[in-house]
Formats: sequence, C-alpha cells, structure tokens
Amino acid sequence: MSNLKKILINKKGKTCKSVWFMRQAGRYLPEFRKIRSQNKNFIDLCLNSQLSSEITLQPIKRFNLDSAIIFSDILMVPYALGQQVNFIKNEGPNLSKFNIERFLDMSEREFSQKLNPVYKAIEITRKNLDKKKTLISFIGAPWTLMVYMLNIKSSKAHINLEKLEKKSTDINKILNKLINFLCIHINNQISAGAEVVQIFDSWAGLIPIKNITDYCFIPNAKLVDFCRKNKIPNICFPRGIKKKYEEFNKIVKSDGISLDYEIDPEWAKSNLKDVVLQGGLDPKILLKSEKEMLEGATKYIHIFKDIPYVFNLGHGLLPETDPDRVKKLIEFYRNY
Ligand code: 1CP
Repeated sequence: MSNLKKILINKKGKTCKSVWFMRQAGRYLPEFRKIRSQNKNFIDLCLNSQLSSEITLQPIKRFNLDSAIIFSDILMVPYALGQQVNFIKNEGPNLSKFNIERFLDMSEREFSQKLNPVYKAIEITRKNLDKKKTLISFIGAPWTLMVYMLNIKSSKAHINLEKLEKKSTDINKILNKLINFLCIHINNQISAGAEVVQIFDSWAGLIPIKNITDYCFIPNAKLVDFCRKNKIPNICFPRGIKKKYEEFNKIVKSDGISLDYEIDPEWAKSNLKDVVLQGGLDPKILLKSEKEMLEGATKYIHIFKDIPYVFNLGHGLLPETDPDRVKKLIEFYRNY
C-alpha cells in the first residue's frame, strides 16, 4: 500500500512520510509549458489521454514525489454537463451561459461518456506509475463549481450577492444534481485506477456566513459519505473558511483535511481532531530566499512531527515558482 493511503486509512503518521503538491503538474514546469504552447485549447488538452498522462508524470520524473495527481481540471465537470469552457489568458476561465433545463436534463451516461478520456488517462498513468506511489483523482466541490457555472464571482475575492440571491430558488436543485454527478465522477476515476480523491472547495471562503452549512458543509459531507460507503480515501480542502475549519471537520468527517495558508498550524493541531492534516505552507514562500523557505517548512514539519501529516502547500504552486526550489523543498523534507 502506498504511504499516502497508509496515512489516510490507518492514520500511520509517525512511521510514514508522504509529500505531494497541489498544482504540481502545470504552469511552473518548462516541460508542461512546451506541451501547452502546442495545444492552445486547454479543454482539448485535458481530453488528450496520452498527453494528460504524460503531464501527470512530469513532476514525478523530475522530483520523485510520493503521489501523482491526474492532470485534468475541476471545470471538466461543467464541460461534461453541457457548458462551453474557455480559458482566457491572464483572465481565467470563462463559461457559456448556464441553462438550468439542459443541466437538469443531462443523462448520467452522456456525462460519463464525455469524461471518458479522463478515465483513460488515469488508466494509462496507473500502468506507468511506480506501484508504491499513489494516483490522486480530484473534483471541485459543488459550491466552487457553481461559482464558475453561474458566473457569480465579481472579483478575485468577492461574489455578486445580488446574482446569488436571484438564483436562490435554483441553488439547492443545482447543488443536489452536482452532488449526484460528482459521485459518478469519483466512482469512475476510482474504477479507472485512482486511489484517493481530493475535493477542492477553493471558493468556500466566499460563501455568505448564513449559507455555509447548506453550501459547504452539507455538500462536502454528502460526497465524503459516498466515499466512506465505497471505501475511497478522501481529502477535503475548504479553502478560506478560517476557524470554521473546526465545524467543517466535525460535520464532514473526511479522512484528510488540507490546510490553507491562512490557518495557524498550531491552532489546527489543537482543534482539528480525528483527521489527517495536510499542507498549510504558503506557496509564496517558494518565491522567497532559500533560508526563508526552509525556515517556513521547518515550522510545519516540527509542529506536525508526531501526528499523521501529509507534506503539501496551503494552495497550489504558483506559475512563477522555480522548479529547483521545489526540488530543494522536497529534499529538505525527506532528510529532516
Ligand atoms: O493556461 C494554462 O496553461 C492552464 C493552467 C491550468 C492548469 C495547469 C488550469 C486552468 N488548470 C490546470 C490544471 C489543474 N487544475 C489541476 C491538475 C494539475 C495539478 O494539480 O498538478 C488541478 C488539480 C486543477 C484544479 C483546479 N482548477 C482548481 C482547484 C485548485 C485550486 O487551485 O484552487 C480550480 C479552482 C481550477 C479552476 C481553474 N483552472 C485553470 C484556471 C486558471 C482556474 C482558475 C483558478 C486559478 O487561477 O487557479
């Protein structure tokens, strides 16, 4: 069994070490940028199973990380549910107008068929990945997907509350249908050979506080319940919810919880119980001096040294990160 699975399932933290990074395959790697420059359409690149598998393995070849995360995107789900998804340079994703009737009508068969290349990429990758390493699959949590699908984000750190209120009668319908499809997507990825699922609620921090139970805790809990029933090791990432991490953990009860860089690691250690902790280190620290980076890493390694902990960051690696820094950080952790 791979170390990540041992940690998540058996909570064997003291004897097992495991390191991987969010966004480890992608924008900061020259070998990714080369492939990307030849493949202008990002969705098509994600649907190219051979290339997706190759990109997934790039950081493993370079750094010998303990886990690979499949190269895909959370927005493949809205794509498979009938929305056009475009990535605009320096602006981010742009989705075509959401049509609720079409969305509620979508069949499970068509959904799975459209995502078949992702499952194929998982199959290819599993065959080519060292048996001791974990292949991680992922999904976006319902709220985070809905933010993109309904286009309710007005700037980097705000949502358009008026737009949200206008859609309030549809929201429960949308979240429930998404939960249904996300369970199918998890199941298909695991059947194809992935062993762990990470649930990214990257925009959980934008939920109005009165809605956090309905839009964040309950949807994540339903997905984790599905994983538990099917014995699928799972990690949640409710980014930006601050001290609500504690309530999230009590309600959702995932196997692992990924800390964002705003969470104080000492607070997390004292308040997040019966769960494997992951990450936390600010990805910006990789842009600072080597000394600062290693001091930052030491703090996290030291605090979590005697509990089950997966070494990772508090969000994804930034595009401007120097790959040699990533290598240094991994070596430092392994030799600590
Ligand atoms: O333009 C490019 O070259 C594409 C950049 C890129 C890449 C490399 C995007 C666009 N997505 C990805 C891959 C990706 N996305 C992976 C697999 C690679 C890996 O992790 O190693 C994963 C797990 C994701 C997940 C993802 N996509 C999230 C959740 C994680 C997080 O960063 O919070 C979110 C919110 C997205 C949406 C998305 N996809 C891409 C962009 C530019 C965005 C908007 C958010 C952002 O700017 O990060």
